[in-house]
Amino acid sequence: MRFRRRRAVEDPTVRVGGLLLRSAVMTASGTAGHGAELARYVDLSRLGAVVVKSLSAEPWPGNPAPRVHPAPAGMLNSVGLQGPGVRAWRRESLPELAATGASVVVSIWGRSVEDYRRAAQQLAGCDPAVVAVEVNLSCPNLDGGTHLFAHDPAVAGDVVAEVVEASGLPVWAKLSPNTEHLVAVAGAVASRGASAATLVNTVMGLSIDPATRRPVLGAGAGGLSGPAIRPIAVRAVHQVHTAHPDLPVVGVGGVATGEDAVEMMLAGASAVQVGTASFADPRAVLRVLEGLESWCVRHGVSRVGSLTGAMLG
Ligand code: RRO
Repeated sequence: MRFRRRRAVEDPTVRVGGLLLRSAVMTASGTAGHGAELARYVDLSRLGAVVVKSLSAEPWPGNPAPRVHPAPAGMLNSVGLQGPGVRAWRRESLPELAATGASVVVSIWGRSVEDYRRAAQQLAGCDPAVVAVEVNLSCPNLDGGTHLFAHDPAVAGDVVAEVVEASGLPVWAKLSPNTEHLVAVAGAVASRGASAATLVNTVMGLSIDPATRRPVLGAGAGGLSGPAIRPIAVRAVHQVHTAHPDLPVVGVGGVATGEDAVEMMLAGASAVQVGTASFADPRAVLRVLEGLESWCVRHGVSRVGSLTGAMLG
């Protein structure tokens, strides 16, 4: 029997602002560990980037268990930003991750503008594998989701401006779908130097166990992710891309197949992240990448980047 070689797409690269990524698909923060955890399943050097779980200037223990719970077509989480802190991560996780040949995007978080500045400063002189910082302004699991930076255009802009100055790296702002001010927040972060907006973080949710009458998650409420939120993410990407066509968007939310990635790009995303799907299948991110590229081949699309914003109507 003869096997036919899979035809490769002519140009798999995409641009996110000034940054050229080798492919359009990357991991989503919080779903691929802090380092090279997925390397035994996926050649990480084929991905657009590996986005690591959010790190703060100091170690942080996270929320009480249970931290995850199944939801219809998705899951609810309240991990609570557990992490070793930027300095320990640089020592203990980054070398192994960089050795895989992956491009790395570091997600950072803080409770104040000053916290973000310190975390960004700790990235100075990092391994050149680190190509960008994703500023997490939208975790729903901090202080009960009451103080999201991404719900306030002015404060979100202030954080981004600090991180741009302190890190010297391209800065992506990860925004929240849980606000009517999304377009204004995206405009604010763009005007303060963000190279891209990552859309969207999880949707605030709550599950209650009727038997105990208590929330199923240790911290109470949580963030909903997975296919359940894909139309919300696609809507947000389209809304921001339409309002701010010069601000690159990285689309995330329920992407589990190559066609889902195509949809996200047609809505306006320059690149796509795969998150919750990786919990069910650690090879999901590569499956999505290969699905996207073979879709392009089948449909006569020679440049993956040409899908961005190419929705009709
Ligand atoms: O750690 C978390 O609980 C968490 C984070 Br940092 C985030 O950005 N989004 C989310 O759903 N969970």
